[in-house]
Amino acid sequence: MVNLLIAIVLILAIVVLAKVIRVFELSSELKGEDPAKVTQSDNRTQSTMFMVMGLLYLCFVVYAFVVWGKHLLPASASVHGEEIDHLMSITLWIITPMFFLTHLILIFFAYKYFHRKNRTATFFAHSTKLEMIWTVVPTIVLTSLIVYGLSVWNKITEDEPDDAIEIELYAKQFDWTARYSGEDGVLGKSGYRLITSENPLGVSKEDKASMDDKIVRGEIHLPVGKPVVFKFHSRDVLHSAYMPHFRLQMNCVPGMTTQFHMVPKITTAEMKAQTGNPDFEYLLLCNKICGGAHYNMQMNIIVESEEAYNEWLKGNKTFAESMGVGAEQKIEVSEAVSEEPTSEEATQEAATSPESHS
Ligand SMILES: [Cu+2]
Repeated sequence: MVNLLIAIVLILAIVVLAKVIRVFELSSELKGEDPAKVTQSDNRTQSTMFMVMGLLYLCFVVYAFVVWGKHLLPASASVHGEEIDHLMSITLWIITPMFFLTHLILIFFAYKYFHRKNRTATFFAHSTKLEMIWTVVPTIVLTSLIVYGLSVWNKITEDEPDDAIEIELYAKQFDWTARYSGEDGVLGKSGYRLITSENPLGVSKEDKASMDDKIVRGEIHLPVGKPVVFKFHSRDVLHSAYMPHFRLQMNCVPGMTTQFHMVPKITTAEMKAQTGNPDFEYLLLCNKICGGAHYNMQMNIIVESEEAYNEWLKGNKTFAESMGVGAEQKIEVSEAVSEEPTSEEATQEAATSPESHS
């Protein structure tokens, strides 16, 4: 209802504006003036208004930096995040002065060179020197930024350390489920054909590596200072796992495993103290518009000491316990159950047999 009223008010405002313009046209016709003729005074007014609006806009940008700057993310809570912040700072330090410089020149020129009857513009066809400067300088600056960005990306996505804790993050409309690899450090195999209401992640009961896996909902815990590798899956549509405080984002693609590893370096309690916010929580959000309840697809992440983490993990049921499968019933992996293919395998598979799936 409120939206309808806003729409009506906007339409009426446009109608009023059109009518006012028409009144001005008719009144100048009555005065014997040609309403289509632009006078020097019109030009001066327009250029002055351009300058005022332009400067107001730049003041607003400064205001946004000063007043809303505090709403930016706090210091990176992961080790690799420092590199991303550094990349971001360098980019901002280059583009912000350029933004102000180019806009001030634009505003000044529009004001200074408004059309006057007896003045013509200088005819200026070409200058190789100028062309070189404004082609070569941005090319060098932008190429350097891209090369630096790529080197950071390559560095933070290189192979995870062997002792990294393996955690599966399973996305579906509209929540997250996590699966910890348990004591063996290996996630059991899974497949979508195995999904049932009791086994929503489709974890294989026939893979002995599945037995000690722990399926966790609501919140995930991470030990501070230890490498963790997330393996992302999606059951339905594209989702994107986004952990802003850790500067981590990775798409969750149906039928494919994506991954990202990181080392959390600030506990939740330390971050509460640093930000002065007793309610602070690290978040896992979905950053891909995936449907009606996308906005609420989130989960808290608790970073704590290794002891507290182990204690918490111990308190969660293993897959075997929750499914009522005895540990002695562990069977070797059957041929029929295979893991979801990696991106390369999926591409090859799609190329050779379009009907086959994991
Ligand atoms: Cu989503």
